[in-house]
Amino acid sequence: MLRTQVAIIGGGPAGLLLSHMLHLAGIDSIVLERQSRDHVLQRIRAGVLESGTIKLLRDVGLGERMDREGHVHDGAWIAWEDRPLFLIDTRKFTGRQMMAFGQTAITEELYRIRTRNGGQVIDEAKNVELHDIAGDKPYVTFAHNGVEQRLDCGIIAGCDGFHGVSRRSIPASVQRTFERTYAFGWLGVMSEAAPLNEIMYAHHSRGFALASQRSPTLSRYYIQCDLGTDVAEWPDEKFWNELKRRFPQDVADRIVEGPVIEKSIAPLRSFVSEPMRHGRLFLAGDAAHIVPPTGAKGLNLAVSDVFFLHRALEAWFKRGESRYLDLYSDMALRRVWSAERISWHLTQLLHVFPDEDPFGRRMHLNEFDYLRSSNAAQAALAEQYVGLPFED
Ligand code: FAS
Ligand code: PHB
Repeated sequence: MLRTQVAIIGGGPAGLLLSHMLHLAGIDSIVLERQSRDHVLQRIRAGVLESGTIKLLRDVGLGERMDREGHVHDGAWIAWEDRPLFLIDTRKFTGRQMMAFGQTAITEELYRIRTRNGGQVIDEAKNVELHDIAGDKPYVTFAHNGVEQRLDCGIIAGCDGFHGVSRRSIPASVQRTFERTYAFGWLGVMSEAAPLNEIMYAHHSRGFALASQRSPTLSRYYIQCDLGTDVAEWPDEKFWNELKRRFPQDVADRIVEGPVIEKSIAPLRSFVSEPMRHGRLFLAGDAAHIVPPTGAKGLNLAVSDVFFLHRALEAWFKRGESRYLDLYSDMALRRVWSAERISWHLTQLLHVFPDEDPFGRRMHLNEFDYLRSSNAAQAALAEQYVGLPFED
């Protein structure tokens, strides 16, 4: 039998960051990850960090590569068809900036620092099951290299994403779920070519598009696509042509078409499961919530959940104080719902909804024109886009 203070289910950014931050607090954890390390590190996910995430990564010793390879931004641009370019100017209205730095690189850094610090991350842990989460002696069973194992612990952190086992271990009688699905997805491309200098969203009658980046030689682009689209329908040349049609000509002329090294379709979903705690089980990250990527909030929410949870666990294990544990779910959910709302709002504003009538399209156009004309509206959007503060 294995024993630890905190059993962490899932070795994505939430699980690995929690394990690292608990280590810094002198609290022992073991991470159980279903996939191989290579599989986890091959995922292409988030790319833009809120100011709170940037600060936290620096504070916990994970800022060196981010500051070396990341690209700081004063906000993000919106290219609206037949309108001048508009900057969500987070620096002007909040004094804070964003950072373009890929989730994959963050996960690589987390694996590196956990290995350096002797962290226990068990890859390819199969058939994970949670037990006695409502009691005071929870434990986890799993299979590793064909051997059934048991991990006794004080706390279980469910960091196993949307399709994980943790959320499903909470009795339906105490669970409330909220969901909105969208009639389109994002076709994403990673290209070995210099990106635009800016992070730029585009609203066009043909559909939404986004130009982003991972490094000075790696570009990340997305176009809105119909649900059920097959990637095979989008050869590179067709993608590049459509992407450029959705940006103003002077922007499209700056887009460099490089070799495409990854192409995939991500569905868009808004989802929240309440509460984020049941007994000794605490959910963090995508295990508890999903946001459409329009607001670049998914990874950043995982970070703020982990900040709240690590603070609660440190108070409990080190000082026997349960206040932050008892407050965890409500506190995390306040920030989750703020991110859900702004992500939903930006998705509504920037995408073309197939069933929208001409009145609805005029509403969106007027909202964008109002945003461009109002400092108050721009300040409100900027503070939400750069990331609301973490509650004390
Ligand atoms: P993750 O899903 O990253 O990690 C969960 C881990 O748990 C995985 O490694 C999984 O293998 C493991 N696991 C699952 N079930 C398990 C089990 N039963 N036992 C053990 N381990 C188990 N966010 C943005 O901000 N911008 C984006 O552009 C963006 N694009 C995305 C594209 C896709 C296709 C997806 C799915 C998400 C995207 N996101 C984006 C959101 C994404 O970045 C998440 O917010 C982020 O990965 C959250 O991290 P975790 O909560 O650690 O969950
Ligand atoms: C990305 O770089 O992948 C990215 C940037 C901004 C978003 C979503 C994704 O809103």
